[in-house]
Amino acid sequence: VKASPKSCDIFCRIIDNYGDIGVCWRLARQLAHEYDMVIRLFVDDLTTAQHLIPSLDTSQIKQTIMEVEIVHWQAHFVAITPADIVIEAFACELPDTYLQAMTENQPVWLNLEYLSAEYWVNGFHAQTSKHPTLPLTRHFFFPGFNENTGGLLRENALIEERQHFQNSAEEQAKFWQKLRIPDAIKPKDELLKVSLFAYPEAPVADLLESFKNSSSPILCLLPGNGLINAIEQYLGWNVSQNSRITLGNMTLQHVPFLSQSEYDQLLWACDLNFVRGEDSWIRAIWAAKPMVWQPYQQTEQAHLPKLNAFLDLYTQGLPDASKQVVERFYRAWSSNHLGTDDWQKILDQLPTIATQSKNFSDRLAQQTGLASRLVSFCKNPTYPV
Ligand code: TRH
Repeated sequence: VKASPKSCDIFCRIIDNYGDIGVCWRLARQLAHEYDMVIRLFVDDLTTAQHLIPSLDTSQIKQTIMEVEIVHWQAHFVAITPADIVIEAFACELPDTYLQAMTENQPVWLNLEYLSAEYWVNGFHAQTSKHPTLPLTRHFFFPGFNENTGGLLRENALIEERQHFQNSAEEQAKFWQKLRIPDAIKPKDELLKVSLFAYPEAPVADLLESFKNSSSPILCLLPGNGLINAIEQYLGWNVSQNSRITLGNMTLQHVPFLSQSEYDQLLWACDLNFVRGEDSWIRAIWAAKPMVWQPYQQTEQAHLPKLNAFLDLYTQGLPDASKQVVERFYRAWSSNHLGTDDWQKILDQLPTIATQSKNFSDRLAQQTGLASRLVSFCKNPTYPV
């Protein structure tokens, strides 16, 4: 067993969207705050990273924010001494000079993989592979939903903070005031609040049409700009920052891209959350509210087994009627066409789905989180976690 690791280098290459940096930035902060580790986060694209780290100065090669040293990862990589743990996020390929330096101090080298609820993850988590030419071993660290995987990212105080927020009308009122949407404080039977974060290929027009014709009033909150084109095309409405429009029973409200902690609060405060990719997916689980997850679309429909594996977990134990409604809605949302009554059916089942989502979240929150498993693994990488 090794001594507790004191430092960690995280390498993050931003492929597209915000998930890669979203996960890395969250993990970096957690290891710094909760494990007192010295963290360097190497990021190749500071402009995209700035969405998630608003105070980031994109002209700086190095800067420290929230106890994390953020380093602009450029093509020419000057050799440095590697930290005790090296995290290569999502197989982003470490610089050659850095790999060479790793042969000297032999850190624990982890490849942090993408999250999936699929069964095969249990067998692949914590497997190793030897570097083809250098004396180095890489460990594959798979996040996941059970004890045989690397777990889910969750800050130690998160559930307590969420419970406090969800039990406090005052905190919620303050939050909506800050977003300049004071009427959102209304109870859900008067105004159902839905947050909508999805890939543009989602059937957004079908959904908004259903909201418009919904049997009760809906406030649909649209954080960020990813869906604006789809919405403008459908509604012919020019979406400007913080603007809103009411059509039938739907009020559509634009919200600027929020900080990660404000986005958490949005998820906590809404009655249903549409999320996507990886990090918002996990955050919606911790919100303990009904959710619709859209996986990142892959070629040859490779995202569909991922979707089904999650659905199996999320709907486990639900009465058949609700289970079918949830499954149908998820599959329709991810195959880009909603039926006319799909939304109304979800609405009818919402109380049951809400109880299910709360229990699902509570059950998962009883497991240890990813950061804790990662640190234990690094102390003893020869044994499964
Ligand atoms: O942006 P994404 O689609 O990221 C995806 C996934 O990670 C996917 O698996 C990967 O292959 C692809 O990137 C490259 O969705 P995700 O993972 O939910 O990341 C969004 C991040 O943005 C998350 O950390 C939450 C954060 N966020 C905010 O902080 N504020 C906001 O207002 C919103 C809407 C999101």
